[in-house]
Amino acid sequence: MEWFVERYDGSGLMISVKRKIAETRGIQKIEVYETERFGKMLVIDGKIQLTEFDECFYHEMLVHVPLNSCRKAKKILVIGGGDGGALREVLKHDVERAVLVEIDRNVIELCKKHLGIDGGAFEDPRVEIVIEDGRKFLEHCEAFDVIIVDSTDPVGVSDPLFGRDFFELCREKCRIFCSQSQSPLIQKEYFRKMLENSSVLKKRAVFLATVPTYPMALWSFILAGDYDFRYVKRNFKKISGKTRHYNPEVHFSAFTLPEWLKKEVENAY
Ligand code: SPD
Repeated sequence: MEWFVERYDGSGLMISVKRKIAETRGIQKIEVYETERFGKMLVIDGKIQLTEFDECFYHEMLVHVPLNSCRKAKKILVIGGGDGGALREVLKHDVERAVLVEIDRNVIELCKKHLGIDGGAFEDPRVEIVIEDGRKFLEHCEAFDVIIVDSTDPVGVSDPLFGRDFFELCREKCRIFCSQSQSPLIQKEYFRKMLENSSVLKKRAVFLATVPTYPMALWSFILAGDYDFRYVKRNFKKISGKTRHYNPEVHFSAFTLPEWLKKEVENAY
């Protein structure tokens, strides 16, 4: 048995793998593995992006928290997310149009061929795929009801998705914004950068989810804009039975932050 090891800040995670299914090297190194316990696993530039075992913990929170927090959302933009997991969750809602902007065509191609977690989302007539840098796309795109950012860590091609100017553009281009915002426990420079720069967004709030195969298993997200939790239960009824992880109780409790994190969020500007 071989081990895949991801190292971060004096710590790490080991996952036993049966074999490497595929690898591509372009603007990023993309690998798909078959693991012993967690199904298939996507790794980009050495960092675990998802396993079949727990990807729903992450994608359902990233998508249903914003989409259930508004009266209606018809036009959705997903930046990143070339594996199709976030798009799959978006399409569970009554949306008219979902645009996915992915900088690396190889992510989509490899995931379609070897992973298949999109569940047919890439073929859905409501979906448009754009291969472009998400930051640049925002400079010329239409406005959306909701923007969801499903990025890799803030290094390399994803770095522009964590800059203050990126959040300023998002503020102009949508009513509700949601992004993954890294671990609040480790690699703290990533989380702090995200907190500082996203402070330009309206009504910003941090929420948490357990994602066992991410660093320290605790992951954070940022929600901002005109979100309104009065719609959570009503919207959930329409997708009830279609989620494995998300429900309204999980939604509300995700915003309960421990004291150390509350202080950090309040002081970040
Ligand atoms: N360090 C891992 C960060 C992963 C966040 N994005 C995951 C993308 C899955 N769609």
